[in-house]
Amino acid sequence: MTNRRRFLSQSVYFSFFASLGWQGCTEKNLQPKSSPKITNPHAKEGFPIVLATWKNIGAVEAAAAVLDKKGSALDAVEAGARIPEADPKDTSVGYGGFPDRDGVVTLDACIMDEKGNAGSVTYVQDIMHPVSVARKVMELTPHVILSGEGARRFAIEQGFPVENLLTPVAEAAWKDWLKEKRYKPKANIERHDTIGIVAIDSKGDLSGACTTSGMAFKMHGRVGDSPVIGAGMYVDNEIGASCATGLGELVLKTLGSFLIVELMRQGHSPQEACIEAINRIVRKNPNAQKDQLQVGLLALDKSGAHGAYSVLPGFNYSIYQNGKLEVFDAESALK
Ligand code: SD4
Repeated sequence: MTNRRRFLSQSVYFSFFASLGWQGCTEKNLQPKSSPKITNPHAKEGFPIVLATWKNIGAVEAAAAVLDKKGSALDAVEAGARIPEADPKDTSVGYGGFPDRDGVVTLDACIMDEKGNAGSVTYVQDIMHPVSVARKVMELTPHVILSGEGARRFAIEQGFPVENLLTPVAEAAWKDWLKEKRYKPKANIERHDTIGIVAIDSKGDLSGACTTSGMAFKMHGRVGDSPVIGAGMYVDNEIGASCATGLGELVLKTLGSFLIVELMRQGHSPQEACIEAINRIVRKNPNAQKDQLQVGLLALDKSGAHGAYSVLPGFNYSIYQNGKLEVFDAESALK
């Protein structure tokens, strides 16, 4: 019985490593291990840290302001995500987000704390701050995800105002799109500012959030990767955190953020983990370049090291560390 159990657990580990595409797994690798403690004697010097997709300066500043006052990573990522949600100029998040192909703005968001608690809302309408609703789902309900009308009703019960999120600019863009009705998401061309944001506070605790209006002019009812725990964002306080942006369908099919955290658990650096997760997408999508399929991934480990990688050039990210906010272009698998 014990042997059978050991065999089964080894088979699970073997399939996991095999699925990572790693060659030459040794017997040693197959043994279940407890999570390694990542130690870096200089780590705390870099804390607190905020890492976010794209040039989301205002969001990172808002998150950093919370952390600099010794606030929690959870409060920081929520405060950060709320900035693009309220910005009408940001056409891929919250208020001002481009609608679906029926002209309806539908929002997706999630949040996760250092204890592994998670909350999410999908396909929610008329509520400007889905990230805060996701936090309420996490803190006040026995559930992880509320969707559509149920999420909207819950938000209203919690005192969130009902607002028209379709700005004149977004409506005009939709009417323009209706002339041709061509649904073909293009990398880095629509203004991609979907925010995935992860942070470490001064105590060394990690949290993350992700919020978006999804792909512009998507099918009505479509939900992307952003609100799916493990796809658009994932946090494991023992190991690190990860978040994603780009074509959500590709992230969903590889559970990009969870994969990255698990790769880091196996000892890979955040950069190596991002590269492997992106390469997985590239291997499965030989037409990625021709079809301009973009995904960008970020990783932050418990020691404060980070990684970033994308399928195509053009993905950038913002980081606040050692009191300094910088924006970097990520390396990409395809040139
Ligand atoms: C989605 N991943 O709904 C989101 C879109 C995105 O920058 O990240 N845009 O597929």
